[in-house]
Amino acid sequence: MSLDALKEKIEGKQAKIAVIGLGYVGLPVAAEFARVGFEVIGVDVIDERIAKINVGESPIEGNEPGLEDLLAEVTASERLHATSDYQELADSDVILIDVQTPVDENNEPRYVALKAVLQDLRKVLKKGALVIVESTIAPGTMNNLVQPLLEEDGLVLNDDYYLGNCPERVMPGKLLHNLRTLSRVVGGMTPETAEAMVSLYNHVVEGDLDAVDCVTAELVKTAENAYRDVQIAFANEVALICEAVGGDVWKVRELVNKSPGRHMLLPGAGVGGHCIPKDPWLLVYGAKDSEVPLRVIPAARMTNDSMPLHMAELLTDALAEHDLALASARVLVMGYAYLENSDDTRNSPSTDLVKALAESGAEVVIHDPYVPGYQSDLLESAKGCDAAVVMVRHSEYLDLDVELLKAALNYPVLIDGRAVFSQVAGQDDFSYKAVGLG
Ligand code: SAJ
Repeated sequence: MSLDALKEKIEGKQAKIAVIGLGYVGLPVAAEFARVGFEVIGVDVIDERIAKINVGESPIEGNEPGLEDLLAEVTASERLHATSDYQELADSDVILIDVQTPVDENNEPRYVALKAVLQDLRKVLKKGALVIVESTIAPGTMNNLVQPLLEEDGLVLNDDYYLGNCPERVMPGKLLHNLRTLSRVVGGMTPETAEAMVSLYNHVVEGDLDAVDCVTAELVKTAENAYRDVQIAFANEVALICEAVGGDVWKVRELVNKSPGRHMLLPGAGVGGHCIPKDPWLLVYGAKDSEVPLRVIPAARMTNDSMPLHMAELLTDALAEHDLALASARVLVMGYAYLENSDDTRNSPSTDLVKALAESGAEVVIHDPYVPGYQSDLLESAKGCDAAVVMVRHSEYLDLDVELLKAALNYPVLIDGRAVFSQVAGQDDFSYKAVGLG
């Protein structure tokens, strides 16, 4: 089928769509295209996830407004069907790939899932089909990995198949909202392919659809998250300086941001989540074979990754005020999710802190109102603990009477990574240490 014919099928919603990878990105994407009237096949490797989806239940943790109802609707109308069988993709006109692209211990992507998908897909790909990678990938991956893998058995780009990448901008808790409203960068291996992709996303995206080449799409997605990581690292470094020279980073930030064009972000106990800790390394990886002296982006990652350990340093100093050693302390860690009012623990800074405390010999009690397994009564959990360390700005903590927390603890040792209890700063009855307060 020619690209023009495919574009017409897409515009008429006659194109058969497949989505490979039914996680927190792929599942809402599949449901959205089914909602607007496309016939969608979802492919995954996890059988229980497939089974849940086919009975209209969402396998995604956390509160995703509208997703459960939408899934029930599109599976009941049989516009969305999930499977693990790639043979069911043999008649698909458009195939979206939404698999995870983590980095390894050397901060490099292995693309294990992406490679497996491409190797299976090329065996069943219909002539004239459009393949779109939505996963976040390093600049150059479309040219250096995706196209070569798809063509290993002789397929020819822009003859046997068309290819592009369109990174997603979802966020846990706002999956459907972001998919529908945020603009998207639409990378095509040819301008005509990008145009066909725009006609596809026009059905579900209200935001801008900016047609570009594939490298630009790869660069935009990884750079937008590296940008945020560097901004956070700057705020964290200013916070550390404030601690050293007797400043208050929150006052400094407020006044810095009064200066035109300044938007200093929030310092804190670290940077977690599914994108920000990873995407800067993907951006850097894209330039790995060049002579580019990569300094700022890796340094920002080091700074942000050091913040949980900084929390342990603040704790050690505060315990020493009571002649307590970390190794013999019992410590309450408040917050295990990576983000306030979320149950998502992916790459959570708290996991790094808990590991460091345990390695120091401390006994650790974890509390988190959102994370299963840690939803105990906070004040009960505090009893018998020598100190509390606040890692996440959950609303429950903001609403807490800090005097009750102090009364429950053995000692009034309170370490604050998210400016939750700053009202007690300077009070003699607390050994209060906080990120950014000197
Ligand atoms: N964080 C700080 N200081 C800040 C902002 C965040 O320490 O000023 C920490 C958070 O505590 C968290 C981590 O960084 O541990 C990430 O927070 P985030 O607000 O960036 O939330 P994410 O990880 O869900 O980021 C997503 C990203 N969206 C996509 O990749 C599509 C990111 O690009 C968005 O900017 C962000 O949502 C958003 O602003 O909603």
